[in-house]
Amino acid sequence: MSKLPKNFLWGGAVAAHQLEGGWQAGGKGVSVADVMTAGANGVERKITAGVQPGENYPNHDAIDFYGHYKEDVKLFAELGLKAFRTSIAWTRIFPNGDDAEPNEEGLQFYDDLFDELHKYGIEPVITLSHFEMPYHLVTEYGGWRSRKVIDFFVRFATTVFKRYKDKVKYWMTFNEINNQANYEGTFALFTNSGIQIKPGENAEAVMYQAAHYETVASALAVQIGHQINPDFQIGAMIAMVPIYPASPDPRDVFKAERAMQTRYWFADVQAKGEYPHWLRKYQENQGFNLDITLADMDVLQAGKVDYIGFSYYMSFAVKAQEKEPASYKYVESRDLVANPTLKQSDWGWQIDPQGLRYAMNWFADRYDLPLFIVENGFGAVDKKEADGSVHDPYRVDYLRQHIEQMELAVEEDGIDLMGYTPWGFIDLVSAGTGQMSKRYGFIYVDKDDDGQGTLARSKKDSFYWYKHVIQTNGEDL
Ligand code: P53
Repeated sequence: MSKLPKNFLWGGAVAAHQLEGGWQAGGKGVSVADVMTAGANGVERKITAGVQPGENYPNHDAIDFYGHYKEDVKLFAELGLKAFRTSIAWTRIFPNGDDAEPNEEGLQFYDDLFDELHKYGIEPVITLSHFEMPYHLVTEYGGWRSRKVIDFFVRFATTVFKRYKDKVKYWMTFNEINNQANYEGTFALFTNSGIQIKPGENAEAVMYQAAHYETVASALAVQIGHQINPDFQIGAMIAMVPIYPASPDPRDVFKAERAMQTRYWFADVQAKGEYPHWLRKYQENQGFNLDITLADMDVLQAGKVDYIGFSYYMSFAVKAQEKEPASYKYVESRDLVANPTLKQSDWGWQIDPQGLRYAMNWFADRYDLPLFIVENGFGAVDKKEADGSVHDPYRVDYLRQHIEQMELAVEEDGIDLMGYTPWGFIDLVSAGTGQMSKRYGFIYVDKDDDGQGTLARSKKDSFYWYKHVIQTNGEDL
């Protein structure tokens, strides 16, 4: 009995800015990740005005994958990976974002990396924009507030599609494009869209405008990519956090429905090529004056994604307010409540393996497209023993329970699943906190939150476990 298809893409996922380092190497420009300081558990990262002396910017050096990629890829091959998901740092290719010509040294780096992967039969899976847009586009254009950024993104996408058309088949456009549904706070709008809200601005309207330009840019990239190589598979990438009603009270149920609509309309636009009716009405009722043209609608329709890539870490629950407005507007920073049936990680992420099966069914019913789980994992503090080993049964438990649910969704529910690439399978810099100590890896990297360490790589217990999972195609967990 084989549960998963033979060509199932067992892999691992990372993002350029979280592991490469080399922030100024090979002509690279400054990205939004380069102006974010280290935070801590419960302490937000600061966004500074450019790179300031005396601050700790963990992404500048990260784990120096830029300098170690050959030995690292060798380890990935030993782990048995069939796929490696990373991103192309936009600033290695277009250091300022609006440059007329690409930077050859940056292009060559990814040529070398992809060659190295293919040497071991590892398929690259590439995100175009993963929280690392050029900082120059922020200071000169206000980030994705500006329609001009569509052209810069399309230039970047076209350049790398052409360059790597015979080396990369699987692509995604914008990482977790829907994080910014939480437009309050500074993190999501800055990492998704290079936007910092100015006094007097309506953050929600700004978000809807930026996200619109991004979906248009994504649809253009999908069209262009398919022209360059019809075999390309170009996906969306959605941060899937299912939102349950806190009770069977119909008001809570409708609140959860509105919350799901608010977090996932991005996928509607990318997969169906059109806006859901509720959202256009809501935008109109709110009086947002958005630049959404009829020509844009044609672009969206002509650039639908081939698959739904998504991350899955946790689920949320919502409760209706005492008095809801007619819109039942969902405000993520206000409306969430703890789910008493679930345990949390040390970072307060509610652990919900069954929610993965729920999410897969939800996506499949809604879009009828293949799915690709491109992130899943457990951030935890690890203890390295004197002999160099790391015993991390908590990580194995988390992953085992999620893979079980993933396999049920395939076997019992008939879901078409392309692959599974657990997040941060080599320790790297946390996106949310900038910590090294929030570790996801099967491969330990010797570096601490202050940037100290030898950068030596070693195998945790989970390394041997995941290797066996891949070897048995998920039969023996
Ligand atoms: P960190 C929030 C909620 C779900 C996923 O996150 C998220 C975030 C942002 O923090 O991000 C994704 O490092 C993202 C990765 C990130 C990973 O999840 O905060 O695509 O870049 O590292 C884990 O623990």
